[in-house]
Amino acid sequence: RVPFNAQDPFALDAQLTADERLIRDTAQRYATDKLAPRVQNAFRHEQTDVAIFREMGELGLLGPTIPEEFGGAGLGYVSYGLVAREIERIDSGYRSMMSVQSSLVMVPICEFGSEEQKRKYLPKLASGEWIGCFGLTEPNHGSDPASMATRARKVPGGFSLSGSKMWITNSPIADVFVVWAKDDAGDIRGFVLEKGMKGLSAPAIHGKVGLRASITGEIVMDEVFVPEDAMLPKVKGLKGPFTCLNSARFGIGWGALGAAEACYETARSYTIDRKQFGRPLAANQLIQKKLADMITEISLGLQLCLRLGRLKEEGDAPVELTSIVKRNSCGKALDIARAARDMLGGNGISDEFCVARHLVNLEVVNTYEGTHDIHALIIGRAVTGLAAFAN
Ligand code: TGC
Ligand code: FAD
Repeated sequence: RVPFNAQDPFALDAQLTADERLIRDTAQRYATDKLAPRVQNAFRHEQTDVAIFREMGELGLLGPTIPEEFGGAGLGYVSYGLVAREIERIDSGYRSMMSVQSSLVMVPICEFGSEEQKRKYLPKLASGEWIGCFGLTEPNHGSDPASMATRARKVPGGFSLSGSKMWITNSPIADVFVVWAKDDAGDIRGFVLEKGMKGLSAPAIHGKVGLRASITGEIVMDEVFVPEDAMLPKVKGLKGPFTCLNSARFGIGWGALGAAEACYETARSYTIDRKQFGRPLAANQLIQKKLADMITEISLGLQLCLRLGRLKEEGDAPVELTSIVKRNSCGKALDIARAARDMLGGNGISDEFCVARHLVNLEVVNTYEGTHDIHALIIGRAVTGLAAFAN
């Protein structure tokens, strides 16, 4: 009979194209050789290595879906997902750095920017020479960005931006800030700000218990003047930020399962090696059930991600499918990380093993880009026709 493959039971690999396998292998080699050796120290000491952006850029891992003429790799969504999975297998913080740059900064400039904005920003973001961040969330408006308080007042020659953004990945090290603000008519518009503009600052937020390898900060804007051509001309309303989120949430769907796979593999090998009561832990039914649940959820989740990737590539995916995938992957990955942590006993608490780090990282991943429950409400609205979060 055909042997069972505990690493890839449903032969996901065989469902990929040669190009997809190539970028997956490139990301996997980079993650194993260059990210894995740094992660323990980075997480312990809350250190973000900015060199990572250039390294990823050199390998074509930043903005893989952006057209080649703007410095991207011109690949499909599945390739982007595969990169996210390999990077997050090491740490969600590294995937966060990559996906903010790729989906939340490069996508809006590519989709909604002028020709000049694309030519100015995209190649340098793709190479990692410039680092980007995305400011939507505010101290008083997280799940409900439509209520944002940041304003872009029309002034002679441009706009004056005032307000503050909270919990912004990459902001303290960013060169380029994609910021969402309401104009005088109350419409949400996107603006591209640059480090050094008068009135713009980005203090770091310290003391995070998860995602410590990825720096997070605020964006404070005190009457920051931007010229008219700093506005993204081709989009108005929440469709702007949500279009970026569709892409980033899809990547998180793959990425969270990469973290789950790392936890599963660690728990599997640990419980096969470790003996209690004179036999391997993995010989016990309770342990085997946990491993069986893990590989089942990972396999189901990955097939779902692949299906959504193909639908997105065909241009035919309702946005609610992304909510199903993001919510499912994060929730299941969290369950798997928790179970793995338990199966390693006391060692599960040590940062010598990856499981506790993945667990606290995944708590963040479950919250950002739309919380677990907000995605339930998006799905709930689609299946009932009733919006539970409407005023
Ligand atoms: P709603 O009435 O649903 O929609 C308003 C307008 O937006 C359009 N739209 C979308 N467009 C494209 N893609 C989507 N997914 C879209 N969803 C909605 C919609 O068609 C409408 O357009 P129009 O032209 O008719 O005006 O808006 P709402 O205010 O009722 O939405 C509620 C809700 C809960 C769905 C939404 O606010 C939401 O998703 N909240 C969660 C907020 C969130 O995800 N924030 C993420 C911040 S960024 C981040 O976390 C980055 S972490 C990065 C990292 O480190 O990896
Ligand atoms: P709230 O919206 O206050 O939600 C609190 C709780 O209430 C949640 O459980 C939520 O599900 C629940 N809730 C809210 N509304 C409802 C409702 N109607 N019904 C039922 N329950 C509800 N944002 C950016 O813009 N850019 C970034 O780069 C970025 N990076 C981040 C990095 C980190 C490390 C973190 C922690 C966050 C980041 N965020 C970023 C912000 C993130 O998107 C928000 O934290 C998230 O959207 C939730 O918003 P909130 O924290 O204000 O929580």
